[in-house]
Amino acid sequence: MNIPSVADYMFYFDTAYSTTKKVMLGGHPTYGERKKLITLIKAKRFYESIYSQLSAIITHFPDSDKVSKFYQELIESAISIDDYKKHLGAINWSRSMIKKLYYSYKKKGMTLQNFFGRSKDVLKQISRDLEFLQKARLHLAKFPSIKNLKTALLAGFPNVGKSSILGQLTDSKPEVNSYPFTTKTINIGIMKMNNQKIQIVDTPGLLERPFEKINKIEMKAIIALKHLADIVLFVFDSSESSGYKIEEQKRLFEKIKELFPEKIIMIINNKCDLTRDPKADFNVSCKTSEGIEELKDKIFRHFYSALSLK
Ligand SMILES: Nc1nc2c(ncn2[C@@H]2O[C@H](COP(=O)(O)OP(=O)(O)O)[C@@H](O)[C@H]2O)c(=O)[nH]1
Ligand SMILES: [Mg+2]
Repeated sequence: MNIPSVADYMFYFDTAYSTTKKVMLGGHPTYGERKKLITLIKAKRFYESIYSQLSAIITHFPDSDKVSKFYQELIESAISIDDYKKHLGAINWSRSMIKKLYYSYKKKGMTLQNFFGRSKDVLKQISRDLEFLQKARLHLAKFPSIKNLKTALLAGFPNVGKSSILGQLTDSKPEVNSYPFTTKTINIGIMKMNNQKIQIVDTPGLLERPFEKINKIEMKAIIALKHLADIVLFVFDSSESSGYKIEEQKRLFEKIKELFPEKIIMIINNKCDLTRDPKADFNVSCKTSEGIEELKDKIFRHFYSALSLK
């Protein structure tokens, strides 16, 4: 998520104030009229500048009620949704306070200098909120850019061939994104068949071991994945050339089943050039490409009717 930088409150004040410097007037007003008009224009420009600057902040940050569940979980784990709402709400509050001050000024409730001064006080009150949002922005910028597509998630021990399968199923190099607060990355490839697209996601280090050793934040990242996955592709390596015994791999499979109870899990035995597993849903090899087309076809057929794939 790309959000413009958030500055400190004085920046917004100074920017608004600078718009009041050179006020030109057309026509031939009298001295008295002139002074009055200039003050009115200054107040209006100042107000409009502040209002649009604060509005820009509000619109550039995503509405946490409208983003996908996956992003909600990420916001929650990185910065807390409640805090996020509270600080964005404070910006909204300051915007309406300054609007009120402006209307009160127009009704001659205060002088121009008073209006500027009181607006500055309001802005000062949101300085902590602006700081928070600037930090939040840096977190949000690091969120993986997930597309709103049907998604298959890869799981299985390290070295069983998940990244290789991602490479085989998708045409382009996977897009590598980072996860908030973890060193983990998320690799996304798009699989295409005719006009349809499916997103394949590989999360190195996350769905690769039984979860005992995983820290709290990684667990939150895993929970977020639950909202993302439509199906899970669980990859076995029955050749055990990955260094993991089939029994260990089965234990991880059981954990993944517990984690995604309502999701369809396709069981893939990779490296079938070395060993086959007749019990797997698919035997594939990234070395010889055996079984890859069938797997691709099956995943598409799971989401789209045969007709739409013609
Ligand atoms: N013989 C064989 N080796 C494979 C196959 N797929 C992957 N590998 C090898 O297995 C190792 C781990 O693959 P990788 O895709 O990085 O596994 P990941 O850790 O699960 O992402 C690499 O050395 C691959 O070349 C396969 O189908 N057959
Ligand atoms: Mg990998």
